[in-house]
Amino acid sequence: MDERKGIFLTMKFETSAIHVGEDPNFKEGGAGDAVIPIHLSSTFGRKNVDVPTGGYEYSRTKNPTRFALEKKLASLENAQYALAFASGMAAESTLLISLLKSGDHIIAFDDLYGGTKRLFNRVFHERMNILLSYIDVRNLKEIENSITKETKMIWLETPSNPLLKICDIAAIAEIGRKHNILVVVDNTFMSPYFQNPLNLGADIVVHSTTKYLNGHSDCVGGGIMVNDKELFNKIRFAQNAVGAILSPFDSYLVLRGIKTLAVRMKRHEENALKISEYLLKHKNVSKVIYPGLKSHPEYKLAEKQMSGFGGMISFEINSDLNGAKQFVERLKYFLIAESLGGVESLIEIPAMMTHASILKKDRELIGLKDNLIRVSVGIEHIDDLLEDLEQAFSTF
Ligand code: P1T
Repeated sequence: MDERKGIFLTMKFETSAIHVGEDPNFKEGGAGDAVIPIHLSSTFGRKNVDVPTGGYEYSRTKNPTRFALEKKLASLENAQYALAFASGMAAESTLLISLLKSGDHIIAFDDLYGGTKRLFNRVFHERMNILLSYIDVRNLKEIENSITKETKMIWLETPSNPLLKICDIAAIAEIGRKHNILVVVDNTFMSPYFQNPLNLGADIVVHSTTKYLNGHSDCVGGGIMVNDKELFNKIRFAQNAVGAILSPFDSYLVLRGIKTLAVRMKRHEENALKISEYLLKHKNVSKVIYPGLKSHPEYKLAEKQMSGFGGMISFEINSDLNGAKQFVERLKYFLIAESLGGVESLIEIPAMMTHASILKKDRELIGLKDNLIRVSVGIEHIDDLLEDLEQAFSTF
């Protein structure tokens, strides 16, 4: 059996999140660690020239702490293989480098994290001639109509960032299979606890582990999960060749964060549902977007393909950009910051922050307005969060 295969696939999610990758090492000289050590060695010695004695040769190629994380990441997405990278963007870049060449075409969701669009447009399109079509992938006909003989990849985020639009992974995977096109899902917003795209037929899952997987806003990282061995070998080759790997210490932090993913996700969701209901009733709010609200246009699909609704909410304040700024600046517990998925609540204005790299006219085309506020609901006590929102609205 390939050593990167998830070996504990029969375990329940919470159990594998804790145990996979944590080998206590009872071999002679081993300490019986309950937690995988941080292996800082950049290189590994061998007793003779032909074979690396412990299976490791150089840390960029393979490192014991990162390898433990890769096993854990694979098990969470029910994947055969996983690879860990220095950031979500490093994972995305390595993926494109490993699978595409000049002239290839990507069909991408028109609502994506701003940094992903910047990477696609400014690096892969402008400098490497990768062709791009941004479309509303909720419309399956539009996908079919956009396919050319150069199309090699369909790139999805669902729910998307920041408008939380939801597309049908299984149906799009079916289109991908029919036309021999790889379907990639960035599963950062749901985390593997609430959604498993490979189970729905996607070929590749991408994560910014910076977010829910690490969960404590103290490490930037990324991951890729796949089932196909040939795909894995191509991406692993590029991981080593390009070298955008996650460090041993950061690998340890993500390993540690994952152990509490299930309990954190439940609380993120519980708080987000209460906050979205509060916002829905508020006179200073003109629109609330949360997949767990029946008013969400893809609520039925969300119920079908996700096992929970997550901790991200976007809403339009009944005001302009200045009003949005004033509101977020009055909050005490919600930190004004980019990123998401940490235990603490974060709030931001996408037009000024995470999606500022997208032209205003392009933002408007997809419905991203200046008065949109995005919230990453943390796991603080709900009463404190609601009280904070109320005091910020009351001075409005
Ligand atoms: O920041 P990094 O780890 O490189 O991950 C990039 C990334 C990829 N995919 C999605 C869906 C993301 O949301 C991100 C990063 N997003 C933010 C920093 C943000 O505030 O939305």
